[in-house]
Amino acid sequence: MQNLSNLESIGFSDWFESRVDGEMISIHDVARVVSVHKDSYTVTKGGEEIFAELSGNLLYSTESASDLPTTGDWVYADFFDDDTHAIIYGVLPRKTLLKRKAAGKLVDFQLIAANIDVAFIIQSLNENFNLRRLERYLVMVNEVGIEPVILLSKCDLMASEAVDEIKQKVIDVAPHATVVAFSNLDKENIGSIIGLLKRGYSYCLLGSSGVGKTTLLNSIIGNQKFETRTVSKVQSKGKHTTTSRQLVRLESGAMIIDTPGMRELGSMSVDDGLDKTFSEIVELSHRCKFTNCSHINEKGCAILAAIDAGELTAERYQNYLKMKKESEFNEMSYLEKRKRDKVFGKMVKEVLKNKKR
Ligand SMILES: Nc1nc2c(ncn2[C@@H]2O[C@H](COP(=O)(O)OP(=O)(O)OP(=O)(O)O)[C@@H](O)[C@H]2O)c(=O)[nH]1
Ligand SMILES: [Mg+2]
Ligand SMILES: [Zn+2]
Repeated sequence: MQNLSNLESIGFSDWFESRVDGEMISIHDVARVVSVHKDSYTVTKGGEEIFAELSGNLLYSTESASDLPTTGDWVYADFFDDDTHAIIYGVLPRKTLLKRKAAGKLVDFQLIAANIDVAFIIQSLNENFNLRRLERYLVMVNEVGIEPVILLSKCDLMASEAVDEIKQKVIDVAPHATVVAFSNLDKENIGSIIGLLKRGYSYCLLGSSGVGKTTLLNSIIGNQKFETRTVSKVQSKGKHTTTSRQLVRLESGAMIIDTPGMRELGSMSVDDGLDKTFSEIVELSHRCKFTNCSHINEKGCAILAAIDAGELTAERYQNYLKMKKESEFNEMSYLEKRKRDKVFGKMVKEVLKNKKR
């Protein structure tokens, strides 16, 4: 049987070991998914990256896209021909899972990455900076239990006083997160970001297109391995430079996933993420005079009082309400769809039954 402690250097921990399926582990190895391609994967057991495919059984027994492996997943696999290719038989339970709504569709999801410990949420100080968008990223990351770290990029394009001012605003909306302003052009800045990376931990880079995610990854690894946006591409608006996801192993023993810039962050419902991101609003709501306070015009509403007193900005509160509504809507449409799918499933079964007769 495989010695699982060999996997610690690529992020395996007690959390996963205690969730290993006894039967699966007695016949298969455990490996980590490095990248996902159209019909194949690459996986690693700590050494080389190995070509892998899904077993027919896994492929055909899968009911939803969330059951298939994604970048960062731990999988059960068999290895052949001197570890040059592998077949994947199953996915281990996930510690965290980042997903987003598939573009255009109401309730379908695209998996972004699994088993990420820390998300670097990047906004560029000069053009992309937006507190409300930052709150959206925080909700998405908090919802799935990933620790957020906020990086403000391109600080070389601004006076340091202006940088400090923005940084303070960020600290105000995310008092528990680490906040770092940096420039990809400054070696010292990059050094301090490298200093945040812990051995055996998995990180991801999140943020809008063009904020400098891939440039940061290249700065961290110390060469221009991955493609970044060039001046000529700046015109082709709406095009993402990074289109694939890959788990990159760093010298420090940390792992990092670059992601394409995301426009839609929707999730099914983000109650926990909202409560964590806007904890002071939840806290305030407990202090309203009426327990059924709608926080719109009631006397003795602690939220309205805090806005009046300048302790809570109206913009932040409105953003909270907006996301709460969206979350409720997504939850509802998800339940609706499940109901429809069930009815449809029944119909199909009926038809098949009648055919047999
Ligand atoms: N002035 C300045 N420019 C930067 C900095 N970091 C990145 N850039 C530039 O910003 C542009 C976009 O950088 P990318 O790294 O490709 O952005 P990205 O976030 O990976 O974008 P997508 O892959 O499309 O999501 C490039 O032209 C970079 O040279 C920085 O710290 N300062
Ligand atoms: Mg990129
Ligand atoms: Zn109230």
